[in-house]
Amino acid sequence: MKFIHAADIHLGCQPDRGFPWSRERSFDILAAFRDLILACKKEKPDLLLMAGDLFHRQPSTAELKEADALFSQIPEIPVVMIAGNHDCVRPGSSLERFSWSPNVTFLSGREPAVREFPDLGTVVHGFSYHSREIREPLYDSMTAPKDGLLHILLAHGGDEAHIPIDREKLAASGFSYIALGHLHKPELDPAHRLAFSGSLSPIEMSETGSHGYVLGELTPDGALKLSFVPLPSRSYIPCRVKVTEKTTAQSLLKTVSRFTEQYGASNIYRLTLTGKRDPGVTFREEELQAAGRIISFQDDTVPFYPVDRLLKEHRQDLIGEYIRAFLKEGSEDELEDPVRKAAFYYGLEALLSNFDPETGEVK
Ligand SMILES: [Mn+2]
Repeated sequence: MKFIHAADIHLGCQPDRGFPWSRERSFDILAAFRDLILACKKEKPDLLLMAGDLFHRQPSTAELKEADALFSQIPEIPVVMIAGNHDCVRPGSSLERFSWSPNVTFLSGREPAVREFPDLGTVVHGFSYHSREIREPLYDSMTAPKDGLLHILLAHGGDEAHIPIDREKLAASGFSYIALGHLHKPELDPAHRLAFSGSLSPIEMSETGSHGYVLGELTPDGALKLSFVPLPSRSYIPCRVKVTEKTTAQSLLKTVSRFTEQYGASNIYRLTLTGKRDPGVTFREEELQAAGRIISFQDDTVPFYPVDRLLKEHRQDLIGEYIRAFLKEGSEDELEDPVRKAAFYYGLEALLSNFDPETGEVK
């Protein structure tokens, strides 16, 4: 029995709000859903398991129709799904009333329910969220009957406010496979017979790395094979650049441009600068946007000062005394505490810019 397991598509989400490429990103999410349906056409799994948060928020009837239209393109593949915390079933909502295509089973109740597939010798268990949070570890006490059939649990959660899970208990529950949603980082854990498929495509900048779905196979005796299939989607990529005292705003722009060209102009970058910069140079996020889609910018650089030389030149004055007060051994490596480090450079900069070489005094 072959299955595809996906979760957390978050249709209707608009990532990177406020950035010029944000609108495109909402199309990316729909494109990933289309790619999943294409993968089903190609792989022809016996089941498509959807482990919650198909929608980012309460879906409108139009959004429900759009999702259902995609499922209806694979009429021969049964789809079983549950609602997660984001698309939890509200009384009287469009989601509660919607009637899905014949191949789709929505386990919409708050109590565990099953859908049996006699041809596949398989039973899928699951229930839906009816509130944004469920703090009870409801899955830990669920067990699969020992009836010779394959039992799959469709589940959503895994953190404190969303059905915390105990992997050992799940592993001992008798389920042949537990298809999890909610955590957006994919993780296969065949030893505990479970997997988080992760979000189908990344929906915010913390979701770096590959995204996609789980392709799995269960033999009638319960042997489980799992693999992760990444989808070609736009990624969030960390870009760390180490500057030197020779780096200028222009040369940095070139370096970052080369990086974004190499890793793809359509991807989105989280830029962090480290190293020592010329004290007279500032790196501005607005200027670096010309290098590509920079969603975050962190400047951890410190100004470069030739401390050895300064100590020699200013042996007799306030500047030398100031440096010695911070650096007992005369090395910047002593500045471990970031606040102390920042204080040292701010102070040094202020002293140097007010130093009068004529008189050897600080004005
Ligand atoms: Mn969720």
